[in-house]
Amino acid sequence: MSTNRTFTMIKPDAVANGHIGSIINDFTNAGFKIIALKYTKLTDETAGQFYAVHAERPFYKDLVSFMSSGPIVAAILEKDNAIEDFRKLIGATNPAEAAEGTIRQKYAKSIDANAVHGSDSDENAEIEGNFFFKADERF
Ligand code: IDP
Ligand code: MG
Repeated sequence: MSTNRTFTMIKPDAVANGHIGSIINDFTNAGFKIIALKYTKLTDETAGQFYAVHAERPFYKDLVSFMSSGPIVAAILEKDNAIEDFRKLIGATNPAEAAEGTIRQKYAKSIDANAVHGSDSDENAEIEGNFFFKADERF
């Protein structure tokens, strides 16, 4: 079963490089509606919890310290076929392999600092959205 929502973060690199506006514009132009939106900052602890699924991967510690290194923008987005269409919009994890015109190809410089997060399943979109947003923060 597929639902129509995904969760995203504009990561610290893209925020620091001034790309918040352009990236939100790309979301909107691709047909995603904003359901929830927040400018915030993760701590080492909350970034560690968010990425707990990657705890065994060699890059986990670097990922957690990068994701807590500066402010981020978190959002829940809505569109038909949201998970798959959003992964297509952001491009491959490694920006060097991301297709022309994708957000990571345009705004990311490396595999670790890759501009945006996108949920990989309906189940994770739900979990990740709940991590940042209460029911009365969604419209
Ligand atoms: P995804 O963000 O495209 O879903 P995942 O495999 O879920 O990619 O990895 C989560 C995040 O961990 C990536 O977005 C990236 O920031 C980081 N990451 C993934 N693979 C590597 C790696 O090989 N080296 C360093 N960081 C990585
Ligand atoms: Mg992932």
